[in-house]
Amino acid sequence: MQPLGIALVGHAFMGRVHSQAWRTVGRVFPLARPVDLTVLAGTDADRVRRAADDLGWREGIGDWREAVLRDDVHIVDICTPGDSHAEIAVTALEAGKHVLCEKPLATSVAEAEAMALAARRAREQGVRSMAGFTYRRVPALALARKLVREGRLGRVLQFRARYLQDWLHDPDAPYSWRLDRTRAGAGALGDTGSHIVDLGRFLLDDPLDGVSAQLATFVESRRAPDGTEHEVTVDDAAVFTARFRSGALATFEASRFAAGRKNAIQLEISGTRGALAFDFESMNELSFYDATEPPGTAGFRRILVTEPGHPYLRVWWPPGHGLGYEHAFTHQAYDLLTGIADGTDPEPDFDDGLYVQRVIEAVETSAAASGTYTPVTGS
Ligand code: SOE
Repeated sequence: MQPLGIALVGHAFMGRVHSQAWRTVGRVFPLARPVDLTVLAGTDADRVRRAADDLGWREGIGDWREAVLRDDVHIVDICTPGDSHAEIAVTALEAGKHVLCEKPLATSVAEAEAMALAARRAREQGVRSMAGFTYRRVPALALARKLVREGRLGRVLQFRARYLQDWLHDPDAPYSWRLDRTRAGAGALGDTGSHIVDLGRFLLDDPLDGVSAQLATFVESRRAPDGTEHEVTVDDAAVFTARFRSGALATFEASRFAAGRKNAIQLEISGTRGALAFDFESMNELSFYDATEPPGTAGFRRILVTEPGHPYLRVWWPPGHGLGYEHAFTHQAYDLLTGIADGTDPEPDFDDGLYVQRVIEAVETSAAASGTYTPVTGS
């Protein structure tokens, strides 16, 4: 059977993680069609050739357009800085290629709308698109969603979400594209805040109605590795309160200055019948509190999410032999391939990515108006 050829654009941190997922997915999951790591694209031809060798791609080329339009490429995976997502994704979708695009989908609502429109048109031709909100594929979070859907929490009343990192805490940490609004769209809010906004919708099955926000930039300029000084044009931290359409209340916090927190996604969902709690720094565990149990013995209990019956676990290791960060990317690749094989749209699609972009815009609008409650439009 002819393999599905992949073109991956970008080979920094995300490109490396996605390469690992594409290398692994056909070895652990049963696939309807095998995948081929056909071509890696970057901007510097020498560097991308070396990266292709290191990461297991047949070829490395310095022109993304050439890679995307090749006849032996069926899936385009976009792992570049945000300002190039829209052009690459729309080109690929119009050429009939399935697209996986890293988050946040774009640098603005207008770009995300153009991408979502191209994805809707391509869908009519059987072309799939997916936004890379990978944490949906962490087994403990997929289990959390299942429990919420089964009603184990009753009516959800509150959602608390924090995504904390500290890689900018050092005032001498170098400048990069992630600190440039034209390239990244937003700072902590777009980079990691986008994940918890997506998780809120995923876990509660409910979009946000509106937000009230504050943003801060603590260090206003930084030196790049080449010695040049640059203004930081994005937020270093974002905090906002929000209301879901259902009426549930939420708090969100995203920070790159949370000293000591490396990649802490801390979530808590409280409902009329119970609660769930999760921390990515212990990603194989989910805490569940059943409020219907007698008060004398009720308490949060730790579920070790490594049983074969847990989401995605049947192909992995025996119980107790935990998974890591990269496994969620393999699950993501598998879900996209399943959607392609079945002719169904994998979640989250580009419309879901557009929704997150609209929340980001509402947060920025609210923060600019001293935290005024700002509706999330169009969702
Ligand atoms: C950097 O903050 C980053 O790599 C994010 O861009 C990813 O989406 C997140 O998974 C880990 O942190």
